[in-house]
Amino acid sequence: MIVKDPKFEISAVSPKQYPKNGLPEIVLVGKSNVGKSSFINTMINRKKLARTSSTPGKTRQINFYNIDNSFYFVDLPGYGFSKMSKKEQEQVGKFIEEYLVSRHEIVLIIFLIDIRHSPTANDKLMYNYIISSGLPFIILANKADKIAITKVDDTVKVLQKELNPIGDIPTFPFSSERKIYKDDVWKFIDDFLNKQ
Ligand SMILES: Nc1nc2c(ncn2[C@@H]2O[C@H](COP(=O)(O)OP(=O)(O)OP(=O)(O)O)[C@@H](O)[C@H]2O)c(=O)[nH]1
Ligand SMILES: [Mg+2]
Repeated sequence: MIVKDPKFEISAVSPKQYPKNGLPEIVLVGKSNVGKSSFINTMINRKKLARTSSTPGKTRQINFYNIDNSFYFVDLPGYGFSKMSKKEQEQVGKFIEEYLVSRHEIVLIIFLIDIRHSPTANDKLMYNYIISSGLPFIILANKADKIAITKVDDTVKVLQKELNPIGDIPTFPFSSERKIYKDDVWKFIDDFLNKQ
């Protein structure tokens, strides 16, 4: 897809603020700091449309990015950021759950994990939650630039096996630094949206 005019639309903290135009939503899920907001910027070739930070816990609300009026990328806060106050963690958890449970517009979940580490306990909880939701999803092993390029494919296979031993969930490497992986993910998204 060639994205022409992506727009930030709204930061929502409650369902009544979600967009009402019925466009399909592709949602980014993963632990704090794994690169969800950066993923959106990379895919749409914008440096700063989605706010990113080297400090975990940057995204605290549900941000909707309208991609050429054809779908939304929905950027969720990350989980597992222990420096957030307990109250804030609970509130963020509530935003995430409320959105994932109630939002019929979700067509695809993009689940990001860090290519350098085994999935965390929270990643496994989230994986099981997504499976039980029955929503289509893909796994991205992000920050692939942090390991040798020759090790990427094998590492992705190992991580996929750990989360998804049956091997039925499409799993790709990704990197917002090393942009070579972007085309395969766009191809998946384009094909996926065309089948809707
Ligand atoms: N090396 C490398 N760094 C990355 C990559 N993607 C994101 N980062 C960096 O990781 C940090 C966190 O990125 P964000 O995109 O803000 O992460 P997030 O998942 O949105 O984090 P929260 O909003 O806290 O949930 C930033 O310093 C990014 O520059 C990547 O592919 N490679
Ligand atoms: Mg973010």
